[in-house]
Amino acid sequence: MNRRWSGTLVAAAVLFVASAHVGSPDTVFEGAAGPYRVRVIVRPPGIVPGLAEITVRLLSGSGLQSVLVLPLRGGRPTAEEPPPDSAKPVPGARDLYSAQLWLMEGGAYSIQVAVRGAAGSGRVIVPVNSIATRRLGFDTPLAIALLGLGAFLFVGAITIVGAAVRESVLPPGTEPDAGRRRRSWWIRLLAVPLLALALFAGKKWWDVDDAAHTASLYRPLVVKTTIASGPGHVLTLAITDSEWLGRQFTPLVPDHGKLMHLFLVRDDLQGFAHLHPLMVDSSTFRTAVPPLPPGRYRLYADVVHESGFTQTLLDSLEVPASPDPWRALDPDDSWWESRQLSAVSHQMSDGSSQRSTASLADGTTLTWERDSALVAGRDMELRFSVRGRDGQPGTLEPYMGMPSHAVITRADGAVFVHLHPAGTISMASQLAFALRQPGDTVRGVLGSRITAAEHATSPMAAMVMEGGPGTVTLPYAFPQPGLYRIWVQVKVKGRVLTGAFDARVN
Ligand SMILES: [Cu+2]
Repeated sequence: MNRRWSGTLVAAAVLFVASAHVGSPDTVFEGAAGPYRVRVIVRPPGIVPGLAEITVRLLSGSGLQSVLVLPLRGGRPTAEEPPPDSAKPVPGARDLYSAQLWLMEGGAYSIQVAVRGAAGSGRVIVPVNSIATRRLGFDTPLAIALLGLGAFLFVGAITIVGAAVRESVLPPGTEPDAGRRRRSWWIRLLAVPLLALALFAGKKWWDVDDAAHTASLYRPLVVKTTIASGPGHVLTLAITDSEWLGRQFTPLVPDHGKLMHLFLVRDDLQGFAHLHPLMVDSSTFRTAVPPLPPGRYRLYADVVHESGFTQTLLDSLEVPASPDPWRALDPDDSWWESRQLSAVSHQMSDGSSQRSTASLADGTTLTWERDSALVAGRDMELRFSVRGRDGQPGTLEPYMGMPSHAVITRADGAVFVHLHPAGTISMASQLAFALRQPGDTVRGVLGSRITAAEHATSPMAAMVMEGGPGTVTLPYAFPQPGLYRIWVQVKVKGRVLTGAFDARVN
């Protein structure tokens, strides 16, 4: 492996991004499919084409008779589409169904999940990205075994050639004469370089294929971010990627009303901001940085394309101390710093039932009700309850159309995910599939329909109040063990409140 390739591979390994999230490749969706409440998890293969795993868990309702799943490139089936697959009950698990799905091309897919049972039938669309994110390596024992087998085949082939020349045309039992033996030696000597040449060509083919795969590995659009040191601390994010500038992507569409959700997370997790930059031109965004504690920050910017494809653009930057008062450019911008709040709960014992409470800026408390230990790979519900100063359940107002927004990051930054009560999916991506029509060939047409639909839907209609008043539930499956921080944002009395929680995942 030459240096260029090893460099690329290291970069790919370090930046294990998975589309709209970082290091959290699974898509989790929770919502109503007709009379049933379901949690759908799609585990992408990480290669294209590849086989995705899908599980459908029935959360409420009973008497399911069939669960059909179908991956579609567009929003609705066309004549060429194969029939849907039937998800089978998972042995030993109640109300859990699973199936495998081929994702043949790269890009955005909608997984159509149709459930039918005694109570009726329902359907949900789960948008997923089909992208190549990994390159499988050889482990040493496998490499040694394959090398051994290859050497055996090489020697075997030479032996066969020699034997064929020496005695293949002789009647059984006849000894080959000296001339045949000599010829057999010469042919074997000739066969060695020929076979070696074939091996060499094979290696070349392998390398070309490998390079093509490595080049096709997903990486988010390249961006450049700067903070102007003048008044107001303006952050400018420019998409400098040639594929974006060359219009190889569909335009961006707003996701819960914003073209971009930009998050700043200080390296030591002591500062956090959730901002919505304004688009200055087709590749430049601008926002005012809140008075965050200065330091090195990781930047994550979530965007959704008209195709339904979602991405998280990545960068890291130095945020200087801000002497000026902050004037937010977007009313939904919010930020948090650790000393602003008295308690970041540090209850990390592995007890089966525990609570951690964060007191928020206006005296409201946010309590994480944990009823089980956190285990990587297991899907669960993060449940938070909001109480006012008086101890009564708080009244949650929709914050950008949703009861709550949450960001989960592993302390080392290897995992970043932006989460809602509906899971890790992007609402705009789901809308892009639901509203797509066969005639949508002009860029921007579908996008304007999505914008209109986002304005039209009553925010409260999208509210999922499963756990009762003042409670938000967020479905998630932690991808890897480690130390995590969770920021949960709710809106109470017109004010966006942010609480932070720590968690150890085993
Ligand atoms: Cu959000």
